[in-house]
Amino acid sequence: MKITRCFAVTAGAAVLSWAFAARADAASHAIHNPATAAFAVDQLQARTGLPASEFESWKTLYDPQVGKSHVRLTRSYKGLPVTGGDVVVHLDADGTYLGMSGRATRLDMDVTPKVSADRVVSIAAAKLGKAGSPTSELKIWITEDGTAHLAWQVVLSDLSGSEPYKHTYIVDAKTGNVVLDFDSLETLNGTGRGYHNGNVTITITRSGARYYLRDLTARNFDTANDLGYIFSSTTRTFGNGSYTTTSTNGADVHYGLMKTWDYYEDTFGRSSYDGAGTYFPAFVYRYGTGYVNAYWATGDGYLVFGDGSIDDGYYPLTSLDVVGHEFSHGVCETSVPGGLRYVRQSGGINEGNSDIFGTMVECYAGNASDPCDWTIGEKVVSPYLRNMSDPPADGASIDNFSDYTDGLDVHYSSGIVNKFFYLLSDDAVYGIGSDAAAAIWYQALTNYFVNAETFADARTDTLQAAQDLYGAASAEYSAVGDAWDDVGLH
Ligand SMILES: [Ca+2]
Ligand SMILES: [Ca+2]
Ligand SMILES: [Zn+2]
Repeated sequence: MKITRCFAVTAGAAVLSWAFAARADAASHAIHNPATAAFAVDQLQARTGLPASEFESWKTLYDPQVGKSHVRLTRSYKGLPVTGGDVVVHLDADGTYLGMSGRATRLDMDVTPKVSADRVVSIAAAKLGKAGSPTSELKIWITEDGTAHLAWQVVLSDLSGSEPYKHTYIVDAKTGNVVLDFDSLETLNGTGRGYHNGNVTITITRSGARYYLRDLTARNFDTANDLGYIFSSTTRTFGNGSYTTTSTNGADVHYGLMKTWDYYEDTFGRSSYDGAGTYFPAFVYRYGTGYVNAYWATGDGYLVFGDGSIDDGYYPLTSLDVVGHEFSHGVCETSVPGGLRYVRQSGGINEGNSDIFGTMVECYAGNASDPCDWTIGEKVVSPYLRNMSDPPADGASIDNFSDYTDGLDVHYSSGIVNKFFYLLSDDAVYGIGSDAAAAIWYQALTNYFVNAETFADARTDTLQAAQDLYGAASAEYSAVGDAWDDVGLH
């Protein structure tokens, strides 16, 4: 290595030769050079009066673009780590001192705590309302304004349950006052390798060394297995594209719920199922359970998705339209007292409501692996569970009120609503497009529908909703009447 230059600093001369030797073949990667760090510490002591003995080299970065070195130093005091006491000393290409970043707080304190570790753990646990597995560490804590505290850092965490948490408290060890507290879980992007949705970006949470299917920043839900454990991974990737891997199905549900949440929030300003941002969990059956169902737990605010039964031709019930369908039962339940009563006509309207928004979510997602269509569950079973454009094609659903009887299963009488919505959106003569149709339906659901809604009520209410949004003289208003006419409701 070629030493380009040596220079002396003060009497005693800390020599910087090694810094430039290192620089001679430096890339932009970090280097660690004791001589550079020693020079930086001397500079720090000379300029701030802080004792060099409190500082230790952590990492030195040479930036060849601008020809500067940045020497990072950590600090300790009487054997305790000083958090927030880190300093960066900046040097130019010649090794000349340029400046420093950090807080030059002078420390002069007794480091014997007056409040015990046990006591601060109980103070923190009382504030959080739970303790989990507590840890505590005595340290010096420097705040943003440079104030130093002898403090206990208490971490309360439980990462094993259905609602993992990790919360940090900084408690002054002299007074017992909480200096600061913060949630230590971190939200970031991960990759879902789904079966239905392909490779997708999902929002996950890191806590410690593990990542979780939790989405708590812009949204508020998590995805767990049927034992209640939130899916977790040592990497940011969940699933492997195979439906026999349960985390694959978890990734599909997690992604589907992200898109469902965003559809309602972007389209209607509705946050979570109830419009109040309320947290909910989703549970995904372990593969091999053979559970061919998915549901919204009415009154309890959670979702369940079955793994299907391949012997019977059912793949996991975790596709976008199914996720959007189940979530929309929660929307319905919190829009109408008791929801749309799940029997007879109101039950068919309830199911139709979920098929409408399940399809809207599928279209909103724009996922290449699951194109937007008028069928429900086409990814789950061949050819589909239901067909909104032609309900009777499934062999059981109806598409005209003249075929309705009170004993008909709500998943079959929903065909009246499904066909109505399909025609309102896409009829070649009067169709207004699915976005306008969904706006009218949502307006009716949230403002006019009642618990014992009938199909005739729904006609009246959707006309009123169209009038609210577009006026009684609008094409949208007359299209609503035309579409109901075409399913036998005049
Ligand atoms: Ca599709
Ligand atoms: Ca579909
Ligand atoms: Zn349903």
